[in-house]
Amino acid sequence: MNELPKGKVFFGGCPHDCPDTCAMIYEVVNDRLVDVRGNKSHPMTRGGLCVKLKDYHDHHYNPDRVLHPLRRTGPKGSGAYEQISWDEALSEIKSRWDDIIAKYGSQAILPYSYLGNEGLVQGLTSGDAFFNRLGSSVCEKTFCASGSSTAWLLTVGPTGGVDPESFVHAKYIVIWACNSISTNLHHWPFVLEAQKKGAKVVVIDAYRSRTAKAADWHICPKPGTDGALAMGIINAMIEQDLVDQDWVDKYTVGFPELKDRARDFTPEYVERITGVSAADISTFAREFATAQPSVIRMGVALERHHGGGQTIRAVCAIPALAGSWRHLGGGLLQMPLWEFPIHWDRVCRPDWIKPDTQVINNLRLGRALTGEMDLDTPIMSFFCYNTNPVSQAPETNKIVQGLQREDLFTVVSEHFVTDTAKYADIILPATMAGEHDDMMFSWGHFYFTLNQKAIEPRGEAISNSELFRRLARTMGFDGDDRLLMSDAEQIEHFIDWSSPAMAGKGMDYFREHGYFHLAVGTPDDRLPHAEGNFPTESGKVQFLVEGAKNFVAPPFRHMYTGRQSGEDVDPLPGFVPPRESADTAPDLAKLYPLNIISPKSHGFLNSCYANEEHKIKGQGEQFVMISPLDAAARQIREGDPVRVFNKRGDFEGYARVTDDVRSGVVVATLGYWRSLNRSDGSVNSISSDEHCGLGNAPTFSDNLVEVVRVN
Ligand SMILES: Nc1nc2c(c(=O)[nH]1)N[C@H]1C(S)=C(S)[C@@H](COP(=O)(O)OP(=O)(O)OC[C@H]3O[C@@H](n4cnc5c(=O)[nH]c(N)nc54)[C@H](O)[C@@H]3O)O[C@H]1N2
Ligand SMILES: Nc1nc2c(c(=O)[nH]1)N[C@H]1C(S)=C(S)[C@@H](COP(=O)(O)OP(=O)(O)OC[C@H]3O[C@@H](n4cnc5c(=O)[nH]c(N)nc54)[C@H](O)[C@@H]3O)O[C@H]1N2
Ligand code: SF4
Ligand SMILES: [Mo]
Repeated sequence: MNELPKGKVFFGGCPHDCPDTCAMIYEVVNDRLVDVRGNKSHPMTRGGLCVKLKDYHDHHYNPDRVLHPLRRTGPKGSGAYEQISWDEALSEIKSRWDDIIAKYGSQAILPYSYLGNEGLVQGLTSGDAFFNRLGSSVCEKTFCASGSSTAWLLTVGPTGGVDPESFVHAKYIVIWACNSISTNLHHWPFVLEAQKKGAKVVVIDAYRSRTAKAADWHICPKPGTDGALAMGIINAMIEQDLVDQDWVDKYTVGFPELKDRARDFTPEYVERITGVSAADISTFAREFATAQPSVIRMGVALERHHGGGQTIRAVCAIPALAGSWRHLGGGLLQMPLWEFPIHWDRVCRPDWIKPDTQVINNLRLGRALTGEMDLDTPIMSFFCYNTNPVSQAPETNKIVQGLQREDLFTVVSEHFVTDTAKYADIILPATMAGEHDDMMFSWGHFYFTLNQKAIEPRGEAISNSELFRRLARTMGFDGDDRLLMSDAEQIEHFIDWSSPAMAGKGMDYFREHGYFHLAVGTPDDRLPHAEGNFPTESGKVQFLVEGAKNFVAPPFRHMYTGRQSGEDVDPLPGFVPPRESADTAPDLAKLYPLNIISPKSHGFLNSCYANEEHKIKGQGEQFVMISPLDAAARQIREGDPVRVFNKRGDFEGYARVTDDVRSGVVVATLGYWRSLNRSDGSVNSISSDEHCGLGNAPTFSDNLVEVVRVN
């Protein structure tokens, strides 16, 4: 360890759903967590945490934390609770579940989780084995990166792509629909280092984000039109004879067919769809192909419209055509997650899922709870942990309506009484990262990071893993070793320690060093696909995929059910227009003419920290960015309170009149709690629960709204 400690120090790993997965140092004095800082020796963390986590130790001591099991005493949503014991909480859960199972069957119980905690032991999948053993409904969890992953697996297979640290070697860096300075902060220094050495940094974003402002060139397509832009770039590369034909011939499948598909996407045609000039499209194609190594960092936001998956397939074709993979630092970065040697089947136990178990997608929670979804077994109990759907999932008015059902038995495990937890019958207190053990994988770099328990949990809080051990015993599954494994046993059992990626390392190594860069090449020599070697069926980049069906990739679905089914997939990448736009839904656009995007807030981590006054102060209250033209047409001035609405709902915020957004687009960032906003609403009051074409991903960037001034 590189710090001179005042107290006792432990290794930490940031628990959040953030690509940076920072390596942290916990410092403890007199059993109190007094400091949490970035680990200086870690090549990406470099000693710094982001603005969200800079006082993470204090977060553990927030006076609003839920510290004991609570039972509801007032109407649902009132927030009135009494403290009960763990024994009472568990026996109430058992008796309510026993009744529900007797009457409706075990599938009437819906587990619901996401990446509030990202760890291997405490994260997304920490309850899967328990719920599969219980025989509950299966929740398909496609909040994030599922559309991108389906497209990625179809095109290049489960490769981690370019090491984010290898970006220092690039000469042309494209950050596409990713606001790195807010959402991937620890990648930014590598981009800047390359820039200092002469690289050009291009940001493709639907508005002038912080990152777009810091780029050499901001390309600003209309939201949801990136598929057309990518096809236009492909067209321009082919027409300008910029294709690395030798690489394409050796290592890709379907170039003639792609060429045919791209023919119609002339720069002029694409300009009309995207709002990006034909000249810019040509310039980009030329620069990307010739300034090698060229690399694209794809943001999750690329998937967030109806044509998201197809867009990502098209973007994946660009570095292949340019021959970028030949060069150190050239190619694509999506998620390094694919390289982590994890036995997901041991984590989740999909073999315990009974055939024909009903699967409910987490974006359709409102439909499932209100009975709008055609289900074989109605949902009578909702068990929620690691997620806050009333803030984060689409069509939240419908979710609230469902959660108000008197006959629904709701249990929420949480740190705070969130907008979701306040509808629970039972709230269970959960630990924060300093209070439990875990091992963090990452979707933004190649390091496994150890998180050590530094302090005893506050109050009666327990970790998710302990929660599911207690529930297993309560439900009579105590004969099952897997369900009762300790955290240390789980880490041993879940990681494939014999994989070459672990290079013979074991827990001793982690206890000494805290983190480990997978042995998949170093940032200075990783050239995964210079000579093809893509983990696809053909071993090549697959522009053309025949006979494929839509599927949800692991770790979002496949491993839960083993089933991969769905609609036919277009054999080629292409442009699928947004569902809600003036072109595709002209009648709707007459009522709701503005396209809203709802990216991440700089100062919150999804909805975490959005209940802390000093964090809201730093981030600013819910705002709505609108162009001067659109504002003037609505008599809206800077700072005016405004209402944003469509047929699904509404929310209020304060107008920011700015050239950073183009006319026709408004931006309101995500994470604000509806209960703390001006009106009882948030950006997800207006978002749609329709899926993107691939991977059942969300369509948060594909929503039309109107904005009016309120008094
Ligand atoms: N500060 C902060 N960091 C976070 C998070 C957070 O809540 N706050 N959340 C974490 C999570 S869960 C995730 S998934 C990542 C996501 O990280 P990002 O992928 O960066 O996600 P966003 O900020 O939602 O969107 C990135 C950019 O895409 C743009 N965008 C939206 N729609 C379109 C479009 O159709 N076309 C184009 N070209 N651009 C578009 C937005 O304007 C935004 O600037 O961030 C993680 N890091
Ligand atoms: N409009 C719009 N909506 C979006 C997005 C968008 O861009 N626009 N982005 C989507 C994306 S990318 C994502 S990833 C989702 C994220 O959505 P969520 O995963 O729901 O994100 P959070 O708001 O962080 O909620 C996590 C909750 O888990 C709790 N928690 C944290 N750690 C633990 C723990 O160890 N145990 C338990 N029991 N609870 C814990 C936290 O207190 C918090 O309330 O949101 C999606 N929603
Ligand atoms: S939220 Fe992201 S950037 Fe901030 S400390 Fe955690 S991993 Fe690092
Ligand atoms: Mo996410």
